[in-house]
Amino acid sequence: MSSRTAPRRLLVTGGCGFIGSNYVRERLAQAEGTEVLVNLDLLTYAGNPANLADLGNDPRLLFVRGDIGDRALVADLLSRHRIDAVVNFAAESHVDRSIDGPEPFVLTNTLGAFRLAETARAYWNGLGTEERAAFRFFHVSTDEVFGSLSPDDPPFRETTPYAPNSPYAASKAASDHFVRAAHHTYGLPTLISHCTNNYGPYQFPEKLIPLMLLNALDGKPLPVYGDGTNVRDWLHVADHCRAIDLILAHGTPGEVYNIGGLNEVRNIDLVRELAALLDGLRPHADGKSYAEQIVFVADRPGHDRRYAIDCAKIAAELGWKPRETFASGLRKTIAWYLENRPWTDAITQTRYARERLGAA
Ligand code: NAD
Ligand code: TDX
Repeated sequence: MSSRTAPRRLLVTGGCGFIGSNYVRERLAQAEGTEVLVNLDLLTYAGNPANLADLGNDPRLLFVRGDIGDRALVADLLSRHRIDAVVNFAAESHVDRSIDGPEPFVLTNTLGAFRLAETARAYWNGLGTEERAAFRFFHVSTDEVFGSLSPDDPPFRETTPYAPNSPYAASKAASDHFVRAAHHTYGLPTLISHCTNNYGPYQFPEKLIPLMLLNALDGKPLPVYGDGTNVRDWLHVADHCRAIDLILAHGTPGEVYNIGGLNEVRNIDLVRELAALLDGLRPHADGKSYAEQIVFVADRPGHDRRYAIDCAKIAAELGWKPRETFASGLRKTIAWYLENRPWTDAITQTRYARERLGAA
């Protein structure tokens, strides 16, 4: 592991989203190391300033509403705050929405990320020798760029060929290629990570775990796509954020790192487990199990069968492994949602949520 000084002046994009807000909180909670953290977020339907409300008084945190593709804005932020690392979380992140309408995914995930990298490159070009060497452009990608695994296939490695299947995955894959090219062609010190399905606090309730939790509590159906045997690997967001910081501090520019939770679970088993945990924590007055709310619905078009990540590289090179087991992480996550109903209520009462989530 290198002993370079970790970045201290960060531009974090998408910091009002699920993973970004967890990252901002973890990063600022570190006793030392962060002088400035500029959070650039467009506040799409998924961006929620309430995710960071508890950090409002931290003088190191600056929020700017804007688009990662806005070159003038990004250039100004980079130079004004003497940024030494960009961490790009900003994205359209929901696969179902990419199937309904792919264009916003191309605009933000591909064109936006490309422009962000280009603007960072122009800024980096103008830095002095030491600053150029220390600068990092971290691009948060996904395991979905590798496509779909059969039950007996080995997990995705960093060298697995790309085979994106959804418009979302295709838009992320394209941005990965541009980031890779920025390193290969121009020497921009880039880092790319591929992680599996994150879960934890502040996740927008269109994604599987919070959607099922809130539907269960509201007495609504729990819609399992297809036969429910699709497999996802679940990574607690705190473990993901820790991995990002390790890569940022000690990763090798131009390299790619896989991050996985080592928790492969079939969707139907996950939803049954969640129902059983809720039966214990919030039993229905009539004694019925939440599992009775499970319904099998039409499958997602092009639904990837299985994701799994081989994270031997980050374990060997940076000493990272997930700390959270799925049992402990799921319990904590359920507890967080039960304790934070005002946060979820504020989302489910928006017009967006009424349309998409079927909220009353
Ligand atoms: P999210 O949808 O919760 O948050 C995305 C954030 O980006 C929001 O705050 C939104 O307002 C902001 N944003 C969107 N377009 C923007 C733009 N053009 N300019 C600036 N800000 C913009 O997403 P998430 O789940 O936190 O995912 C974060 C990143 O991690 C994404 O790049 C996603 O592809 C990747 N990822 C997520 C998961 C997961 O399980 N959630 C897994 C693998 C990879
Ligand atoms: O209502 C549902 N019913 C259901 O069965 C929903 C919303 C999902 N599912 C299934 C589809 C998937 O097999 O659950 C699984 C997880 O679905 P999502 O939460 O939509 O996540 P996924 O499609 O796997 O993608 C996620 O992980 C990779 C993130 O949304 C992406 O941003 C990330 O890159």
